[in-house]
Amino acid sequence: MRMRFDVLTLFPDMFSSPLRESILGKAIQRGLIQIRTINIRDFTLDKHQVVDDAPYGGGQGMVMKVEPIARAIESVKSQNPSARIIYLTPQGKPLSQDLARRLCTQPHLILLCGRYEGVDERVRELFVDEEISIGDYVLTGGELAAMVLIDAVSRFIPGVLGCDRSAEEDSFFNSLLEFPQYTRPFNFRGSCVPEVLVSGNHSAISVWRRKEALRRTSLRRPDLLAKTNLSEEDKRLLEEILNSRDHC
Ligand code: 4GX
Repeated sequence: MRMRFDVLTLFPDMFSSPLRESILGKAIQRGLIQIRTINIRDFTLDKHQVVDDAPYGGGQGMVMKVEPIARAIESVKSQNPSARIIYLTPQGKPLSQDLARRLCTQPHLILLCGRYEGVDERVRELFVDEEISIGDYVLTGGELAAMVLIDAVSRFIPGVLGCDRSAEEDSFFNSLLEFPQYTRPFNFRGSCVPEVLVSGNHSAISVWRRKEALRRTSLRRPDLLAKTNLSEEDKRLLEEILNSRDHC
């Protein structure tokens, strides 16, 4: 299952390094994912390659013009008419682990990155299949949001994380935050690794990790805990956490 991302942007250079390092870089090399950038400016027809204009009705800022975006989309779509077009915007559906998992089943996504005050509404009306937001804050453009989406979706493609690791095992899959991790040295400036982790007692380690995951989630993300199916053992551990002084 190979997945292709075509990114429509005014700043294609932004994509060169972040997606080509480390895990995604390897996934590209191994042919598991393909990421192509398309410069919207290349699809202008005028001498000055104008991509934006003042908003009708007046007001601050500039709006991205519909024609260059339409031509860029039609150029990509002519190679693959079934590709889905996603527009990154704070007004979109919030990106979540569930949404990322759903998107990884699409063989070809076209990601449209807006700058300035966004795109002419007719781009959305005529071309966009889905609008997605990476969170309730305002970026300077959709490029970083597109990279976040590519990263989160790519982790679900079999082989991207390596054979002994699956995205399904990660934190959000079981809707608890991760337990704390330690590596050597055992003692760093007087701060030591919890004894249980060096005990060699694997069942005690599992219980400790589950309890710390529950503790973290109850403290930091009670909203997630409320959605989790808790076992009887989980409920007992939570009771212990709430009844002890170390609930901090
Ligand atoms: N999650 N941005 C889009 C342009 C824009 C301006 C106004 C529509 C209306 C973002 C986010 C995000 C910044 C991308 C503004 N589009 N994208 N851009 N948060 O902040 O996805």
